[in-house]
Amino acid sequence: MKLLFATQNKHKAKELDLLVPDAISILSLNDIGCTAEIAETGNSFEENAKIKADWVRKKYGLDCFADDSGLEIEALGGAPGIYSARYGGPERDMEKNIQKVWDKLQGHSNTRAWFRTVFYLHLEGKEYVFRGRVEGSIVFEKRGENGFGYDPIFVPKGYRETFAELGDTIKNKIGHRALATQSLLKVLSR
Ligand code: ITT
Repeated sequence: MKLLFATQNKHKAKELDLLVPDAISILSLNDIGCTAEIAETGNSFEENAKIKADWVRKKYGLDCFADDSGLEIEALGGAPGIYSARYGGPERDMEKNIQKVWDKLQGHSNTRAWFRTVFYLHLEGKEYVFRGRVEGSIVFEKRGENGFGYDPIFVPKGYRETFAELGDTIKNKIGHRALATQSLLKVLSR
């Protein structure tokens, strides 16, 4: 089975590839030559995931799912949240995004944070929403080479290492995207 993942983020696509069984082949927007920027004008992960999935469904007439995700930090009232990709500016520079997190957290002792993912799926005329969340905390140095985005500064609850240090095996067991994928797979296997 082939399933279109409405993302241009190669890291998300790679994560999904490892999360689904071999019988399911994940195609990303890059694989079908779609480079259009889909405006994420929603006010929540749910709205943005639906916007992306609806846009691709309409343009290509294909079943697909989209992921909107991000980091939420308790002491920052849930920021960066839906602005995770562009928190430090429109250039989507992770160095700037992470620096802004550290700047905003100055003076806060509460470093509690979590990642959230929302998937929106179009399948055979039906629509589904799946969610995943992983709790953890922010550290004030970048540690590790794996993963992407905020992984080098996020330590999941119950561990001492960051997601970027822990690598695929752990992230794909306890991570937000792994949890949403489990729910997606249940529907795909019906
Ligand atoms: P698409 O919209 O094309 O899927 P994107 O990178 O723009 O790709 P989002 O709008 O969902 O995706 O932005 C999510 C941002 O949140 C992403 O760029 C990362 O900075 C961060 N993020 C999401 N999931 C993450 C993860 O598993 N680990 C680390 N950072 C993550």
